[in-house]
Formats: sequence, C-alpha cells, structure tokens
Amino acid sequence: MQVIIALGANLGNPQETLRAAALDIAALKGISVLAASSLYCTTPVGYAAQDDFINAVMAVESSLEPLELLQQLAALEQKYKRVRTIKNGPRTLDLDVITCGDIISADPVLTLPHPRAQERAFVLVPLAEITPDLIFPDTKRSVQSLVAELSAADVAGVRLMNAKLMAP
Ligand code: PH2
Ligand code: MG
Ligand code: MG
Repeated sequence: MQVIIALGANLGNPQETLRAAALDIAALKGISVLAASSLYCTTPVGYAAQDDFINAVMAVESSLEPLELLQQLAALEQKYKRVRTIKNGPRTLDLDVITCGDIISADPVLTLPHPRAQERAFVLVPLAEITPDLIFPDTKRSVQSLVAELSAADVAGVRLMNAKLMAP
C-alpha cells in the first residue's frame, strides 16, 4: 500500500535531521521509497513564537500494518531526541503519517487521513511536487485542487529550498 509520510523539524539542525531520518525510513523493513520532495522552509502554523520549520514529504510503498509503521516512526522520533512539550511547539523531528492507501480511520492513535493535512500548506505544497494527483480517500479531493484553494498568505509561508530530502 502507498503511504505518505510528512517530515518536519525546527530544532537542532533540521535539514540534517530530516535527511538522516529519510534514510532511516528508507532502511525500514517492508518499506521502499517511491518519491521524496524537496526541502521547504516554512512559517510555523498554530504556535507562532518559534523558529521556521523545515518540511518535506515522501511517498513509500509499505507492507507494514499502519500501526506498526507508526511505531517505527515514533522510534525514529525518539532516536532524534524528540521531546514533547508545547502542543504544536518546537521539535527536533516530527514524522506524521498522512495517508495509508485508501484507509479511513477515526482511531485516535492513528487517525487516517491525518486530520489537519488537507488544510496545511506545509504538507500540501511539498506533496503537490511529488503526487499532485493523489486523492484523499475521505474528501475525494486531489492534492492539486486543495493547493489551488490555499490562501496566498499560506502559500507564501512555504518556501522551496534548493535542496532535496533524498538524493535521487
Ligand atoms: N507542525 C506542527 C505545527 N505547526 N508548522 C510548520 N510550518 N511545519 C510543521 O511541520 C508544523 C507546524 C505540528 O506537528
Ligand atoms: Mg505534525
Ligand atoms: Mg506528529
């Protein structure tokens, strides 16, 4: 099944952490990378008094159960010393599962699709780079149609960097 993973960080060396984490994800058993976006420098959403984030997304083919994948990603967050303090606050690494194929789930441990992804420019704009035609199974909306509805201010908060998450 195709899984979309969003990566974000704004503490430590975010660019280095994201690229190392992407390699760790690629090395997980049962995972193969289909595509990875560029890196983006993004204005914080939800809690403004923190540094800009670096964000990126990757599409992977996964034979893991979604909750198994979530556990593996949580272990990688720990590896990079994630500390949870303020909700939406600064972090050394955040790995979010955005979609798992066409699964729709209200499980509070892993809600699918990710409940806020379809309104977040820092997820949608990188996603439009790699999978513009991806359809969110709950709303049936495509990534590119959602990007087209973002405000100019939201889009301006997501700046393409001249660097990729992974070497091609
Ligand atoms: N993640 C959040 C809250 N706000 N803002 C940006 N720009 N990028 C993020 O990854 C991000 C955020 C919660 O996970
Ligand atoms: Mg998040
Ligand atoms: Mg998260």
